[in-house]
Amino acid sequence: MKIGIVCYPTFGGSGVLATELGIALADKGHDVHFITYQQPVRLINSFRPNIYFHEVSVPVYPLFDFPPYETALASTMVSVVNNYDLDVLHVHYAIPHASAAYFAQKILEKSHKGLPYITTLHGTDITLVGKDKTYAPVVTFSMNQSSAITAVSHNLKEETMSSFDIEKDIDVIYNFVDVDRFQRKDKTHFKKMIAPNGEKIIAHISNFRKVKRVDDVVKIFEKIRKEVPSKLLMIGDGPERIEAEELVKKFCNLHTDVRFLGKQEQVEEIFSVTDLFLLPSAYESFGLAALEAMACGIPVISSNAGGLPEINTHGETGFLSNVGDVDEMAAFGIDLLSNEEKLSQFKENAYNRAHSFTIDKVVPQYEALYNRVIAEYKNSKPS
Ligand code: GMT
Repeated sequence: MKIGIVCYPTFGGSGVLATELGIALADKGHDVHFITYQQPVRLINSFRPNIYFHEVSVPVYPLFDFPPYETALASTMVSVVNNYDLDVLHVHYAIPHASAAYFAQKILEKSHKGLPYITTLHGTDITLVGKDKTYAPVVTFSMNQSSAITAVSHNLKEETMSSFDIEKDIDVIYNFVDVDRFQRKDKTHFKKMIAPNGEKIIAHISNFRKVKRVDDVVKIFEKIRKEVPSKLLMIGDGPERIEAEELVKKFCNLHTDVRFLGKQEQVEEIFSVTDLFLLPSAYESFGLAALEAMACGIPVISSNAGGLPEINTHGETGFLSNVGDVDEMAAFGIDLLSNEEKLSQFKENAYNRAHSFTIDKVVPQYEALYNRVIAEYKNSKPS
């Protein structure tokens, strides 16, 4: 198949998932065309002859206070479909990708080159941004016009059904992890650098937005560290980073045990030395970072919000607490990190659980969906 993938090319979970999906599809022999405003981060160093990258550029003009990205994106989709005869467009994150795809589809139908498009919902496109009245009518319409809508968890499906007037069924296709990449490797030298006295290593990865509650990460760590010698690695960057750094400074001597590493590409290297992953978010449609950590045998202490209970099993692969309950999350962390036998059992459980979300289990579901919508679209086309 010839598949066009539209996504945000940055470190965000939706872009990561879309890129990993494209790579996996290319490895199965499909031609994959990424249509984005810059090369997706996970595509760097992943050259394959059947992966194409088409950059969407938005010309600047003094009249434009707000450069019309959506128009440029729709036009680029039209050119790519025309030049490469794509069979299907798959857009990740509804805004503004679904409406741009709809627009491209209508233009292409004029010259009998129309094709179906699939919208995959990832979370904030529905739970935060999409619900906003400024966007809701366009988001609702362009979702309903999609040949298929998918959501990355049952929770996100329910959220979408309850917040929008959706006229078709939503397919739930879980996110997946590349277990060849996300596996524990021997990084003893790295572990010694971070934790020279055998301290436990705790990690958090996110885009440091409000929804991630990074201040809770620091508060949980502060409590754990009082009981268990440990180090905290904070990976990623975003608007809440400075406040989290200030909070670290406020706690006495905490700064010696916390490192803010910024955005990192080779997170699996860090996961190779990590004992516990923290994700206390106010909402997570899925929590891809937690799944990648689990694939490296790391138990997760998370909130019980959104789709997290669909991935992290309480008392088995980690623990789940109510949003903001830092005391309970810290108590779970102390219990786990101070009991070696329990910790290694949880590590094994996390590893096994992550292996139910692998490429070979999930990617065929997308392929089946592509085949279905291509056939349905062909049958529905006016002759
Ligand atoms: O908030 C993020 O982590 C970024 C955001 C995105 O769209 O890039 O992530 C969302 O999609 C990920 C991939 O499906 C999910 O794993 C995240 O849980 C989801 N984030 C939220 O729902 C807050």
